[in-house]
Amino acid sequence: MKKRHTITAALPYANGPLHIGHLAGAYIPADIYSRYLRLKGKDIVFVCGSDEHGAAIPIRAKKEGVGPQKIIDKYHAVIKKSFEDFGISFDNYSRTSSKIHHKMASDFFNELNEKNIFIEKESEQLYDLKENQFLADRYVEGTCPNCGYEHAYGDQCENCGCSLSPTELINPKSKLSGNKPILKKTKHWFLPLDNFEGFLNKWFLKEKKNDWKVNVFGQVKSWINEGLKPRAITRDLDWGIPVPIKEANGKVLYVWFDAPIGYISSTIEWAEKKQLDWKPYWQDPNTELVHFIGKDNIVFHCIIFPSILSASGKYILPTNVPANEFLNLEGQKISTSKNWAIWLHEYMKDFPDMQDTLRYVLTANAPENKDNDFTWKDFQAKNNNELVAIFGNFINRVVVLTHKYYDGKTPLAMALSEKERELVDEVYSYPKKIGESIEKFKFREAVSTMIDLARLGNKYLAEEEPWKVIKTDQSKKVDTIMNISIQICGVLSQICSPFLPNTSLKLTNQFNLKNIQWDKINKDNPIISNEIEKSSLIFRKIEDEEIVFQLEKLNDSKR
Ligand code: B3M
Ligand code: ZN
Repeated sequence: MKKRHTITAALPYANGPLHIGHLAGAYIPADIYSRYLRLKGKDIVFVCGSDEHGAAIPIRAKKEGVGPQKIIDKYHAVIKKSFEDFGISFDNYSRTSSKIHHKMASDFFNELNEKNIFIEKESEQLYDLKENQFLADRYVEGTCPNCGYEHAYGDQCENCGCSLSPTELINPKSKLSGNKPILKKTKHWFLPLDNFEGFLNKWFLKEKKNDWKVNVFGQVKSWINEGLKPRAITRDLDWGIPVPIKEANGKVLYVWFDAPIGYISSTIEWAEKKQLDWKPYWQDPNTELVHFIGKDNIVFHCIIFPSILSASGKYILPTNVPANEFLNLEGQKISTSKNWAIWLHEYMKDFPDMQDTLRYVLTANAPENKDNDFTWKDFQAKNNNELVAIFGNFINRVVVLTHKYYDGKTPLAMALSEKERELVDEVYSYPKKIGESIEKFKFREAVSTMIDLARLGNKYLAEEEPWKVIKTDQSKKVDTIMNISIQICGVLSQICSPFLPNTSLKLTNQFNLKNIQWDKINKDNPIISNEIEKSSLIFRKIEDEEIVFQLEKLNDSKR
């Protein structure tokens, strides 16, 4: 592991609220990873911010009948608040309309322009005669020449993930007027990705990437092998960061040129607040850079942004890009336009103080290697059968028994038997096991290992039956059983922290424990609490009515 870690999560477009697909794709895994590294005492920065440029914004503005500025102000606030309420532990949440970001993006453009990295070229681009506007990106839809998907955008097909130019679309149609666009000449600045094939071959194909996820590696490899084309990084639009040179008057930077630079701007903003130097986080080779994204963002993070960074020459390149696949909802694709989604701010209203349940379900069911489905029934089952019946139940039994037999004070263990020693060894091996899964970005495996420890605790109690032993002349044995059980609760209180931070806090309070550095959790340093509070249950059961209500709400609100 490197010395320092820069962790980024995809910048959400400030054109709508957050839904569970966003959480499962990028934010929960990024948050687990960041929390874990903090618990290891690592020097990390975890950044994000709102993506406020690109066609996504004016398109939404038109729909709501207001200007783009209103839209970004509104949704930036909504998104930021949802993240805070939900407890995603960003060190900084910025926005790409900030001054510092405009400066950073313009400086990048100027630097690369002065190095003659770009090609300036006049070409024919799609134009909507009725709207008097060039059509790029989300302003135009058509059939993907790569996979045949009929709703590919002008810059990308969200079905196969490939990057496109508007003129490559088959049967393009304006999203503004529905008309067939004409071709009109205009000048743009292009990033000649073909010139970066040598770099990508070396950095990506040779030096990497056996430790990358197969879905990410395979896709990037096939794009590089198929041959890359120059991509325009400027646009004829009136919303975006102005291209900072005179000849480009009236043009703006392509949103995917400026947005990833937003990670750097957000880091700078954070460093300024903390009075730190931001540069090591982006320029010191001893820093690990990890981008958490959804699969539709792979081409931008694995091909285009690394090419831009390498052209500058001063920056480190991503160590890993653990992109997730998509999460569906009740068997259908999550869709903002069809209002087929579970919105985070609504979840928080209906299930206040149940952030950890959603974190748990979305992690246990994460679309890590393939698309996955979220269903309300499964949400209820995972909560009731795993969090409540396994984890919560174990904690509750230990708390109740310790109060019953020892008035809430931990008894001392007697000399351990061979079997007990093995059990204790096993209990303290969990942090390492879970850490290894997290470091490989296998969050499903990690969270299921966490539950296994609670299972182990339940099994131990069921086998030892302290409630029977206490009534025999061997009753002293119960001291040891409860002492070990309390240690299991202690280890659980620590290892659940990256996944279930609120639960961890409740448990450490209830057991009067401190947070222990992840690597220092071992049997020579037993996690024993002297006094355990009675307090209420850590998880609550979800009733059938609540699920029926959610399903009705979802179906009724579908457009
Ligand atoms: N704004 C999110 C999306 O494609 C996009 C990510 C930018 S990350 C630099 O939905
Ligand atoms: Zn496609």
